[in-house]
Amino acid sequence: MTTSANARSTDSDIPSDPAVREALAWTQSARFLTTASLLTQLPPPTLPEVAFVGRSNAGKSTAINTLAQHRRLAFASKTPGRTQHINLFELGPADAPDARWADLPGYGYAAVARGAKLRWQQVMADYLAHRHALAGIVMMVDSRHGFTPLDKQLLDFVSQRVGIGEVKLLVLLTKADKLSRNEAARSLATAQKVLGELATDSADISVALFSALSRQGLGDAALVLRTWLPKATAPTEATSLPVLPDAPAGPAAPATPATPESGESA
Ligand SMILES: Nc1nc2c(ncn2[C@@H]2O[C@H](COP(=O)(O)OP(=O)(O)OP(=O)(O)O)[C@@H](O)[C@H]2O)c(=O)[nH]1
Ligand SMILES: [Mg+2]
Repeated sequence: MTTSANARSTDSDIPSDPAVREALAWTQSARFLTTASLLTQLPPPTLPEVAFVGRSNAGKSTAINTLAQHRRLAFASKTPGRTQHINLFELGPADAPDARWADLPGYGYAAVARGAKLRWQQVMADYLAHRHALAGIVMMVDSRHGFTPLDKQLLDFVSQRVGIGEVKLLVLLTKADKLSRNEAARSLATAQKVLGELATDSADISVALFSALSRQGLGDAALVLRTWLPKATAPTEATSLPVLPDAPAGPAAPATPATPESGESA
């Protein structure tokens, strides 16, 4: 597993690392493609897709806007449950797109009618389990709350595809601007423990603190997403993120027991 110390990424200064600059230029190429409420409405799976998932209000749409440097590409809102369809974005040169992002509706929003909730959960489950194009998942978790039981259910659900390396995983601990330095360190350590349970030889799992407000973690997130591309021109070992000593990718790495310390109340 890789983790981000977020040492470099503070404000909106231009990153000095050319790999980060290149990755950000690529994420900024994101543009709206289409919207779908059923899997059958999605375009043919001709490009690698990355799904942005997480609890409602965790900051998925905002993270997409921040990566794309676009205020309203994905619709972010104070009203939970705002994203109600799969919104697809395309990246890369206009005449040769190389990836797609999917902004998925959030889960865990109590006010969504039960029928709609079940229907949506089924669509999301089918998408995550069966979409051939799915190459990666960016899971947004509010850094103040850590993984909630629903987040852990989702991790469980994708653990098989992540474990065999078919789907990569990046966890962004969002709204890090709301935490003190100590709280942020604790949030990161707790997330690492939970994710340690998913570590296998083949799994590609990263975690970083992220803030749309301060842009903390932006360069790291862009770099991870860029290096997920099968034919990325960016150097594949470009991440300057240190390898976690406590999450070895070695064979039969013992699962680290999950002992979340932070409260899990929403
Ligand atoms: N302080 C702070 N607020 C944030 C950050 N990211 C998102 N928010 C706020 O959190 C709220 C929810 O953000 P969204 O991006 O709409 O969340 P979402 O996960 O897309 O929500 P759904 O579409 O309901 O699933 C908005 O009011 C955002 O402004 C952040 O990094 N820092
Ligand atoms: Mg949204």
